Amino acid sequence: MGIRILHISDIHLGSGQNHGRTNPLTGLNTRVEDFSRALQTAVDQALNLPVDVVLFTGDAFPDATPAPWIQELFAQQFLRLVAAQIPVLLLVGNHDQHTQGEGGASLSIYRALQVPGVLVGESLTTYTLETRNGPIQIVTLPWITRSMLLTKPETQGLSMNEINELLLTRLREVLAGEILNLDEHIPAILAAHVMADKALFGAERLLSAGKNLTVPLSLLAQPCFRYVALGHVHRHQVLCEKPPVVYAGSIERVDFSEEEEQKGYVLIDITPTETRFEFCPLPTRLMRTIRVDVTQSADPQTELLTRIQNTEITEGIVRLIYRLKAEQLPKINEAQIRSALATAHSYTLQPELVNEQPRQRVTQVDLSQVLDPMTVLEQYVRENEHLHPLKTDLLAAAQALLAGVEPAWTEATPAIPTPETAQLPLSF
Ligand SMILES: [Mn+2]
Repeated sequence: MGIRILHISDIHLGSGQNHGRTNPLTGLNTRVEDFSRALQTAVDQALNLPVDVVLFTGDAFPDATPAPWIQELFAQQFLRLVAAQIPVLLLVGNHDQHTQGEGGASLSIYRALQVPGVLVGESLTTYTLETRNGPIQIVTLPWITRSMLLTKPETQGLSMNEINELLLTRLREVLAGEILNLDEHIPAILAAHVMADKALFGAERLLSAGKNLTVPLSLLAQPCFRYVALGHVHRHQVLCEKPPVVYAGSIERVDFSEEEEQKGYVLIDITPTETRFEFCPLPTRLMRTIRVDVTQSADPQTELLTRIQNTEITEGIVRLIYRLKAEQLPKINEAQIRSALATAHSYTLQPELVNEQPRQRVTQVDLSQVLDPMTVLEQYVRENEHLHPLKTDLLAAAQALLAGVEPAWTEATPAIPTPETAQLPLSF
């Protein structure tokens, strides 16, 4: 006997519509239908098992003011849970908030309507839910904004880093207060929409570095919690086993940075003696990048067509990125490439013309300073925008190297992105 939970996150219903087209049968964008179907499949599962609670850990839509028809598709699925008397938590993520102001803009309608069995998690607090299989305590930690925990005068004159430090101190205190008030005879879980500091992802981390608050894993993985349900990072991952600290991940691929990721939700069983959890994949639409460099090819057209033929693209969302020289352009038959891609659901062609002329040097280093490697490095970082977020780390590491000390890189230190990956869209 135990409590069974379905943990789903980052639904982002309505995003990626540029990759879809209008379904003539429904009049709806096919990408919205994909996301909606994934959500429906998860809700079907919640009803069939059935589960005792559904935790949604934030980011319902791409922004806080979704179109009414998108709102409706979302509501239809959650109301099926309400009808089956399965309690639901809707936690507020960053995409659910207005950039100005407080509260969960796109989810507050559920609070206003007082939909029975639906909790809107828009502050750091604790709820005790009655389920078919007994009570459970849920500590809710929505996306943290400055105004949630700090007043204006407290942050006056502070740098971004100092404000984040202060936010973490305050968060630690408030969370400790919630934990102190937990009933130790009732299982407790934490539901949080945060960037945790051990999370793995690509260029996104870098883009948000410094701007947003990163919460240390130790603050989340507290032994009083039987499970920590995380939202925000789209790649499903388990950050800690005891207690389980888990990003459910997004339910569909929001953009090409997620093309290799499996999507789904997490099922959790909390028994008196243990917590078991399992990732359950959802069917998703294929997304595929075909990247070809034909600059050295005598027959670039055939090379492109061969690559397309050797790639699984049926009903997928495809982008063909190919590098070629200007003089190769007459050898490319674009209509033929388009027809080779016709079995895809949608596709884009992204030719990259390689400039044959020698690159102009733009670096302006004063020759009198050239002997100082730190100056040169600093100059280099300044002129390469994609390295800006790493500036402090890079300079510190270089300084350490020069001083003959092992630099303090950790496994969490992100890889240096190429300018290309640094331009990936930020999709959390
Ligand atoms: Mn988010």
